[in-house]
Amino acid sequence: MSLLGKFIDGVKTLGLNVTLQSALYPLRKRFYSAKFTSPAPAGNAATTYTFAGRVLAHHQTPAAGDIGRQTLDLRCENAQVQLVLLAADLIRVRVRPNSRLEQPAHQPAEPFSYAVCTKAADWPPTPFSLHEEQDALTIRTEKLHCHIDKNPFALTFLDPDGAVICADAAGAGWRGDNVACWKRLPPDERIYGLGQKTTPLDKRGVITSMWNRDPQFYHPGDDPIYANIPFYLGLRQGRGYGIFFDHSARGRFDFGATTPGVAHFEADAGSTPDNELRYYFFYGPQLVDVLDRYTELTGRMIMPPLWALGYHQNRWSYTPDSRVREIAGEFRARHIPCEAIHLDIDYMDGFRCFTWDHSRFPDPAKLIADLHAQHYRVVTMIDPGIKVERTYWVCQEGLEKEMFCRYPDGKLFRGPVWPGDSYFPDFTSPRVRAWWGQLYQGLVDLGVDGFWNDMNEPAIISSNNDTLPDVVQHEYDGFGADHRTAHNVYGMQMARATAEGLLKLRPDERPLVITRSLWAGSQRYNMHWLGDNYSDWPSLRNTMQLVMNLGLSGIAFTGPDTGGFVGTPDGELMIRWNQMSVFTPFFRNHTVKNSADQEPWAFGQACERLCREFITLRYRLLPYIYTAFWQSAQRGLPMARPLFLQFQDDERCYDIDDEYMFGDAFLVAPIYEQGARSRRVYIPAGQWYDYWRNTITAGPQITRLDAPIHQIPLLVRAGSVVPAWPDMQYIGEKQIDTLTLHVYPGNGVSWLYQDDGRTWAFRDGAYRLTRFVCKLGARLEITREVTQPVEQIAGLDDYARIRIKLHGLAHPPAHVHVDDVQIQECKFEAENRTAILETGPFTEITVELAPE
Ligand code: MIG
Repeated sequence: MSLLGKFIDGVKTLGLNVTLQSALYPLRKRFYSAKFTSPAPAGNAATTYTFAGRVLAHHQTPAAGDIGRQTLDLRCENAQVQLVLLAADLIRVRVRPNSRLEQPAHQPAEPFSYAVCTKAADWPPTPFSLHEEQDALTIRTEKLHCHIDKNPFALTFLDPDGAVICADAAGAGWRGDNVACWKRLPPDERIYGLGQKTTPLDKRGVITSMWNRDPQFYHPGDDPIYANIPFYLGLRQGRGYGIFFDHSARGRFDFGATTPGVAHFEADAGSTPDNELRYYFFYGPQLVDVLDRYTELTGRMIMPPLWALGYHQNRWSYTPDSRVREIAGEFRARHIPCEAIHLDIDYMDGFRCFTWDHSRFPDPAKLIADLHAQHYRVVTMIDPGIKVERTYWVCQEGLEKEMFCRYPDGKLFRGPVWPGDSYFPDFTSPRVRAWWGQLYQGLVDLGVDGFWNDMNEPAIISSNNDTLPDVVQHEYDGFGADHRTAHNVYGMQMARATAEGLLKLRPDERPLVITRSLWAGSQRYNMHWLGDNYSDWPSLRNTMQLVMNLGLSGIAFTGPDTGGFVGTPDGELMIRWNQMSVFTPFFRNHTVKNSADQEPWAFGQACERLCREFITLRYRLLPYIYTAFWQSAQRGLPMARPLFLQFQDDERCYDIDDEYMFGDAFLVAPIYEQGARSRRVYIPAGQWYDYWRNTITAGPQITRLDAPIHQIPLLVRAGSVVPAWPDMQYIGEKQIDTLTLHVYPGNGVSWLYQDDGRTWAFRDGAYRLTRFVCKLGARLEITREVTQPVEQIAGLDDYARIRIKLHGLAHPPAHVHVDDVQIQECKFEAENRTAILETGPFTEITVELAPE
C-alpha cells in the first residue's frame, strides 16, 4: 500500500488526530532515545565475551552432612557462582561477573523476580552430597547429578545413572551489559516452550526473541508476538529437562541456528536488577514433572469461575446497546448456548478507560442487569493507555498521584494509542497496581463479570508496531529498571493489578482476567487469548501449536479468536474452527472492526446447525473440562497436551503438532485443510475408541480417520470414564440431578472434580473429588470412589442419578451388576454400539460382556 493509502486507511480507523500522532511517534521516540542514551561505555560495544574462568575456591553451606538449604558458592577468576539446591531435581544457578559486583544496585542475597513465587527459603531441605576431585566437583541428589568442571568452570547435568542430560558448551558469559549462556544441543534433542510461538513445536534451528510485541495481526511464523516466556523444555531419548532463564530483559534464544549443536541464550540485562546470569535447571525425566516443578516455582493457574469455560461471543465492537441486546436475544432464540458477551473498546467514551459512551450505552447498569436476567455474563475491555486530558478523572488522578511512566529527567512519557496521546501507568510499582486495581470499582458496581486487558505489551500505535522507548523508567518494585527490563513484565503486572484489585473489590469471587501479554508466572493472575489471528486455514492449524506451546510454558488457559480475527471465514472454516475450539481451553468467537458478521448463524443454516451442535457438546463436556482445569491448577499439567507429554517414550510423538490430547481422555485431530473429509492421524500405543463410531483401534499406528463435515476426528482412550451434563443453553439453566458417565471399556483411572464454580470455598475443602477405575479382564469393572467427604456443599450438584453409557459394544452385555445387585434394565443400541443403564451413586459396577 502506498504511504498515502496507508494514511487514508489510518484516518478511517483511528481518526486524523491519532493518525498524525502515530506517524510522528517514531521521530519522537528517536529524539528521546538519543537524548537519554549516554554514549555506550566501552564494554557495551564489546563483541567478545568474558567467561567465569577457573574455579579458585568453593564453599558449601551448610557444612557437609548438615541438612538445610544447600548452597555451593564458587569463587572463579572472573565471577562468583552460586548453586542452590531447591529440590532434588531443581538447581538454581547464578553467575555474577566480578566486574559488576561493586554495582550499587547489585542483586540482593535473594534475587528479585516477578516470576518466582516460591522463594529459596520456602523449599524443604534436600539432602545432597558433594564430591571433590582434583579438576571437578560433583553435587549428587537422588534424582540429579551436577558435575562442575573447575578448569574452566562448566556445568554438566546428569541423571543418577551418569547419562548426560544437558551440558555447557561455552557455559555462562557476558559482554558489555549482556549476560549469556551456551548449552550443547545434541542432534536428536527437541526444544519446546518459550510462550506464544507461531513456529513449529520443536524450536531447533530457530532464533527467537523475548520481546512482547503487538504484531497487529499475525501469521504462522511471525515472531515475536504478544507473549514470550524464557522457559524451555528439552527432550531427548525419553529424558526431559527444563531451563528457566529468569531475565525479564529483552532477550534472544538461538537453538543451533547460528552454531549447529549449540543452544544460546542472551539477555540485554544491563539495567538492574538483571546484572547477573540466573537460571533454574529442572530435571524430569518426565516432562510432566518438569512442568509440575516449574509451576511450583512460578505459580499455578488459579481455578477460573466455571462460566469462563462456556462459550463467549464477541466482536469489535457490539454497539450500541441495542445491538448487544439483539445478539443476546438471537442466541437464546436460536438455542445456541452462550455464556458471555464481551464489550470491546467502543463501549468507552472516546477510548477513555473506566468510562462509558453514554450516547451508545445510555444505561449500562440496566443493560448489564438485563443481560444477567438472560443469564449472560459481561466482560469489558480495559487498555493500559490513559488519555492525556486534564478533564478526564483517571488522567487527573494519575497525574496528581504520580502514577505514570517518565523519562530519566522526570518528563512524562506519552505515546499514541486508541484515545490519542496517552500516559502509561507504571504497573511495576506496587502503589500504581493498588491504585489501578480500585479503578475497577465502577465496573464492578455495574455488575461487570470479567475483564479483558488488551494492548499491554505495551503497544503503541505507530507505523512500526511500536512500544515505549528503552530509556523510559520503571519502579520495578523498588529496584528500578528501564524499559528494556520492565517491558516484558508490563502486561503481566497490569493483569496482576487487575486481578488483585478484583480480589479486593469482590473477595468472594474468583476473578476472570483475560490478557494479551504474558510473562513467566502470569498464570497466577490471568488467562490469555491468542490475539489477532486471521480467518484462514493456516491460522486454524497454528492455533494448535500456539496453545500447546503456551501450555508447555505454564499457561494452560488460552484460546484463539474462533473463526479468526482479520477477514471473514466461510462456512466450512467456521464449522471446522468451532469443532476444534470445543477442545481448546478458551472458546470465544471474535472478529475485527467492520468485518462481516461472524456469529454462528451468519453462514447459513448448515453452519448454524453444526455450530449449535458443537457448542452444545462443549456444554455437555463441562464437568470433564472443569476437571482438566483442576488438574492443571494442581500440577501445571496443560489441558491441551502434546502427545509426547502423555507418551514420552514414543519418539514418533516428538514432532506431532497437529493433534493433541485434551484432558486425559480425548485425542483431538482437527481438520485444518479446506475440503478435507478425512485426515492422517498418529495413534499412540493402547486401545482407542472412535468417538463417533464407537469402534476400537489399537496403536501405535498411523491411520486415516474419516471427517465428514459434521465430525472432527476424535478418539477416546480405552479405560476412560468421561463425565457429562445434559444439554443446556447456559450454565445453571438446569438443576442437574443426573450425571452421565461415558465408559470406554479398558484399563484406566479417571477423575471428576466438583466445586461451587464461583468462590474460594474449595480452598477450605468444599469440593468433591471422584475417582473412577476401569478394569477390563474377563469382565469389565468400574469402581467409583469419592475421595472427599460427600457432605452437602452449597452450590454443588448431587447427582442422585447416574446414567452409564458403555461404548464400543458389539453385543448387549450378558449381565450387569451394580453393587452386587443384578440389573435387568439395560438398553442396547446396536447401531451406536452402546449400552445404557440408569443407576444411582454406585460403588462398583461389573459387566459381563458378551463374547464378540
Ligand atoms: O489495536 O480493541 O487484539 O481483540 O478487538 C487493536 C480492539 C486493539 C486488539 C485486540 C482485539 C481487539 C482490538 N484490539
